[in-house]
Amino acid sequence: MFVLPDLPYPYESLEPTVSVTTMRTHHDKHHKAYVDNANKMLADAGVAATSLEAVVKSSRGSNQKLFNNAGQAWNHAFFWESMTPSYAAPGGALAAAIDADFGGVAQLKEKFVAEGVGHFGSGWVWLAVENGKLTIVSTHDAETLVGRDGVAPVLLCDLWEHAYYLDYKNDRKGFLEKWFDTVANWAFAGQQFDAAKGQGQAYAYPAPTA
Ligand code: MN3
Repeated sequence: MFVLPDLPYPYESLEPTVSVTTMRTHHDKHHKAYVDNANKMLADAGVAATSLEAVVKSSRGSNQKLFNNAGQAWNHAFFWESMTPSYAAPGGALAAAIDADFGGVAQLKEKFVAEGVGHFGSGWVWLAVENGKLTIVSTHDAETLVGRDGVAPVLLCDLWEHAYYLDYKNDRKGFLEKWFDTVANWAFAGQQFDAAKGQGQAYAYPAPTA
């Protein structure tokens, strides 16, 4: 059984960028449903999973329903970690790479927001390391960077309407700009970047309970 990870901060702590109402619905209803569905499908199939990452990789292209739920369970857990109530600008090796690969945080923001705004329908916008360089990509629906060869996720924002509609209505751009400027977790992103470069451990979803 996979657990629904607790938020790494209080529900109300991302206000006013993300309201407590959005966080409660998003975590306790949406994310919980993906975890519950994945657990049920695995139980019905008699599968004892070793990790959520393994479930994502093995279901990709072969079991779309399981992939959708496992991918969404993973992406949401990574998304909660990608936010913080204690905003601090990028530092360390990540900051140097942002300068080298984008020309600075302002240019990165412009590309990140444009990718998210230009993404049609539901999905995710990612900062990632690909072939040693930072890049911005978006994925559709439950698609995830987990299991993609040569690509490591660094920071993630949810583009599904349930992530912002209560607070921003249809203004996805407004949500992304405020998100980037006020709650993006650059300390977490820095850890993921370092892990992609061989320093420390990348984020992993909590191991399943017996
Ligand atoms: Mn969501």
